[in-house]
Amino acid sequence: MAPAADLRAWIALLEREGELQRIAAAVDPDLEITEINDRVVKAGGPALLFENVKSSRHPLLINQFGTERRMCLAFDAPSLDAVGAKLGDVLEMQPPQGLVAKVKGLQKLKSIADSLPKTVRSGPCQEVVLRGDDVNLDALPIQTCWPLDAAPFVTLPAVITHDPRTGQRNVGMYRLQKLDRRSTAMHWQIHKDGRADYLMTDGKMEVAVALGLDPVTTYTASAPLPKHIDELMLAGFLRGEPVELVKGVTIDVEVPANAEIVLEGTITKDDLTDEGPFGDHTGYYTPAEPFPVFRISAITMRSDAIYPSIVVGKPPQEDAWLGKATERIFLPAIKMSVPEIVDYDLPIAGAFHNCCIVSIRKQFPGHAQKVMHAIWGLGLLSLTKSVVVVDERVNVHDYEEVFFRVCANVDPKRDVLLSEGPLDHLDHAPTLQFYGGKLGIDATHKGPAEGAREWPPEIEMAPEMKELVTRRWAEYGIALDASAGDGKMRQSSGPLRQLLRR
Ligand SMILES: Cc1cc2nc3c(=O)[nH]c(=O)nc-3n(C[C@H](O)[C@H](O)[C@H](O)COP(=O)(O)O)c2cc1C
Ligand SMILES: [Mn+2]
Repeated sequence: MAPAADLRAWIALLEREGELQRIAAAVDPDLEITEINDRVVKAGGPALLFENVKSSRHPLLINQFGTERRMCLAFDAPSLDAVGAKLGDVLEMQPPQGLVAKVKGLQKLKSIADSLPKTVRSGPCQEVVLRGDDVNLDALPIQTCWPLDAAPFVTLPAVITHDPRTGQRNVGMYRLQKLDRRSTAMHWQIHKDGRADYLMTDGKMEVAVALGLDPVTTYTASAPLPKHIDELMLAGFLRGEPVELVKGVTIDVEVPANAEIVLEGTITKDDLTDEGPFGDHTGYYTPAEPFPVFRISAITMRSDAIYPSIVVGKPPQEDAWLGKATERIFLPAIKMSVPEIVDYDLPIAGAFHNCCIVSIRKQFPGHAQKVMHAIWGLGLLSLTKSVVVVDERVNVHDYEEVFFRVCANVDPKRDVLLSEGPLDHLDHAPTLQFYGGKLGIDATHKGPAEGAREWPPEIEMAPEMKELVTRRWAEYGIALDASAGDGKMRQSSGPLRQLLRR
């Protein structure tokens, strides 16, 4: 098996797996879909295919990525770490020694070569071609997500541009605020590659927006790759099959042949509009701010095109799992630059930019501070507002344990680093937009060279005694499921907890 080849194959797969619900009732894209979806996302429910959206003949798909299981199904992988391992395997390629290693190396190189997108003559995304006055965004079931949103927003697009100097392609997920039948705003935040392409042009640039792709390609539009790497190549690599492209009908930009809908158009330097407010993934409304206008020259689509959407807002939302996919998939790449990193976690409640918990193999004084600065220097991770560093044996995904280490191991005067640097475009908290304070908390063990007294040993039961008690547990006749002896308080059964609360 391979990942689903297009949105339809993906929908069919979700349906077979009991992961999709069709909704026949008429629903309003103005707020109503958000409220329905919000309840389903928070209950860990299925993807939703709204077949009867008021004012549009197109069905709307939402919550396709809303659980870890669906995210794994999207990649056809047993876990998100397995997807990361596939990438890490290629990144860690060494000059092969011996024949077997050479053949394996060649296979890996071939898997990279086969990842390059490939141009084909025609594709289903151009079954219907609408140009000029026929271009009409009113036909699409574009959602108004939250009460104070300025307008309907296209929320799950793959925006394709080229660097005017090098011709290098970029694909990014940047929302589009509907302005009228034939234009939208283009929400290129200042740290993003699409914006860099735009700033580089001295006139008009051609832009394509693909909607309704296979799930892997949709994911890669949200992936924070270095600017010179084509997201479609990552998509081809992770799919095990190249992304097929067709020429646009009004622009010289190639578009994914398997898309449900494509918007073709142009963006002219200094043609700006007020974008927002928009209920954002920070959990707050982003205020209006000037962004470029995207003027649409053609809409092409499948004859019965399905429109994909997503709602961001107060975490957790569906995009949490796109973020978690990035966290897992990029871990091997991060370890390439900072090999002392064991693992990291970007808490969903921290909206990804606000907090990073990282565990390290600590080897020298100031090592935790070195890693904080490394995080603040790595791609889009550089926007991280606070970094918490723990020792390698701490499970970064266990927030109770991390909290324990922060409380137990930190002398705030010695172990808290206040720094400053670039912050996320959408962060409303700093005094200035884009720039402000950074917080580093060193919750590792400290040595004398870091000004600490002798660090005490951590309490651990002797392994022989643990084994003995596990072996004899039934004999004691204590009616508790504590036979595992992992030292963790049980959250659910929790008679001990209830006892403590009395
Ligand atoms: C649902 C969703 C919506 C997003 N909306 C925007 C957006 O409007 N503007 C933006 O700059 N980034 C947005 N992002 C984040 C970018 O897609 C992400 O940073 C990506 O790396 C951008 O591509 P680039 O690295 O090629 O610039 C969004 C991400 C998701 C998952
Ligand atoms: Mn990019």
